[in-house]
Amino acid sequence: ASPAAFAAVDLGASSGRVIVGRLAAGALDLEEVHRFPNRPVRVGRTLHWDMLGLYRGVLDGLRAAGPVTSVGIDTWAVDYGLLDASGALLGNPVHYRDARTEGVAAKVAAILPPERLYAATGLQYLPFNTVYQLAAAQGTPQLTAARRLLLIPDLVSYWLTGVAGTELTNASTTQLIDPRTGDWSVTVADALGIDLSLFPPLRRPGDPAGELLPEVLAETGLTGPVPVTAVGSHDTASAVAGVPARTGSRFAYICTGTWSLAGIELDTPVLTEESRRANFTNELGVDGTVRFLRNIMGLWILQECLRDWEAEGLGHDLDRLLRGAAVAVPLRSVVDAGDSAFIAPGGMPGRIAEACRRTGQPVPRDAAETVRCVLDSLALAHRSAVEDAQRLSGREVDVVHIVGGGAHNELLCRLTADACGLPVVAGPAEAAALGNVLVQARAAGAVSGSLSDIRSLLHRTQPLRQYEPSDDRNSWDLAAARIAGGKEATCA
Ligand code: ADP
Ligand code: LRH
Repeated sequence: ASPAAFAAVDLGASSGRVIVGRLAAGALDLEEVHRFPNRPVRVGRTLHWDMLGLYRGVLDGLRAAGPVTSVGIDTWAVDYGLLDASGALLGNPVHYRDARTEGVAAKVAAILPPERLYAATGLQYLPFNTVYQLAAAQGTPQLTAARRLLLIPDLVSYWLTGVAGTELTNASTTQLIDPRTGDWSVTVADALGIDLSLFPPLRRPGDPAGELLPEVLAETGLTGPVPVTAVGSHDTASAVAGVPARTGSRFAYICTGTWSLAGIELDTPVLTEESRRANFTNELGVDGTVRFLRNIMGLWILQECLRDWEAEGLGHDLDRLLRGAAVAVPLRSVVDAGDSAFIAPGGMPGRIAEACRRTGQPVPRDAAETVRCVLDSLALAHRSAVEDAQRLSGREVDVVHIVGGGAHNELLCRLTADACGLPVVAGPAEAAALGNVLVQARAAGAVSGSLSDIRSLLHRTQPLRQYEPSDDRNSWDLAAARIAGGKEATCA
């Protein structure tokens, strides 16, 4: 019999991909059938996602996938599209890095103090959380005309199936969900004047989410029926489900792509004031888990440096730069990779230099030193998130798993092991697609068991690389001290 095949649509902030996972006789084979860039577009002053371009990539990917048992969709979090009464999209979804949320958090805080917002939703303060985007959009003709709000993966799912739903793991990033109940927080929505009836009903990973529409089948050459299954539609929820942890191991995870999402998995949220001040989030995961983690700026900083150097005609070759960074002076200067000053696009090398100057450290002298500064800083931020997660939750860990594109970056993995003083297991880079595939496979009966069983299957079948820490903790402590302070929740 031919193996069961599951198509994972995984839209990250830097690229979209369609990956087919095939399961047969305990083996799991992944094939990337299509990858396409995700390039935001500025129209006037507003930064948008190119939603139709991304959807075209999804259709091209499904065509390349060929016959599949089902399809699952995950994307980045917090953003949404608005639909009118006929189901048509009202304007292109706005990018979370757009400046429209500047200054909005303070206005929201005047209505609902940050302490109360955190106690109700457990979400880390990030200026672009959906509640702040909705507050920024309040009274605009688009939001006034909207009859429905679909988060990005739910919008893709709606276009493919005609069925509207709100998948819970991603809904938890809106800051409108109570992580204790897994349901909407009516109190928060009412206080902020947000109409919850805009959101279609909640669904959970593993729930059916419709079937590909006849016109989608015609576009992709697939033969129906092809069901769409809800997965952890927040890419980080799928990536954490795809962490290849050994059964029973006490692990922290770092999902490193455009962002670094570093933390641990819990059964219940931590909603303490201490946790809020440490900027820790309680997002909901697959199977009722809680992703207790901190958002760290991630490889975005490096991506933006490369974009800047390219625009200046300096060209870049990531491998060469990483080789240069590997032999550059360690920890010469570090910046706070959690600082929201790095969120907006543009002029990144200059902003890094400025942060070094401000903290009395030497400015990187060339591109390789800048890359070293970025990677040392990320490793330092990884360490502080892993330490804080343990302290705030009372759970200890023995190993750190790095998944996502950054798992390919050997220097980053090595530095993270050194900074954390823990072994790092790196891979798979496509953990989000794997988590997506396996949640679909479980819903279809092709695999069974708990998250822990899924992870142990990944541990058995995926190529992984292990990094042992050096015993030099002192230089990391000294580097941390150079950027100490200013790390508390920015909207306190
Ligand atoms: P996202 O899902 O947010 O779009 P990814 O998980 O695809 O991001 O990670 C993309 C990042 O991974 C790139 O910006 C790059 O820094 C890193 N990366 C990917 N492949 C490699 C590689 N071969 N060597 C070093 N870094 C890599
Ligand atoms: C990573 C991610 C992250 C969110 C950010 C907006 O792709 O989903 O978990 O915080 O994008």
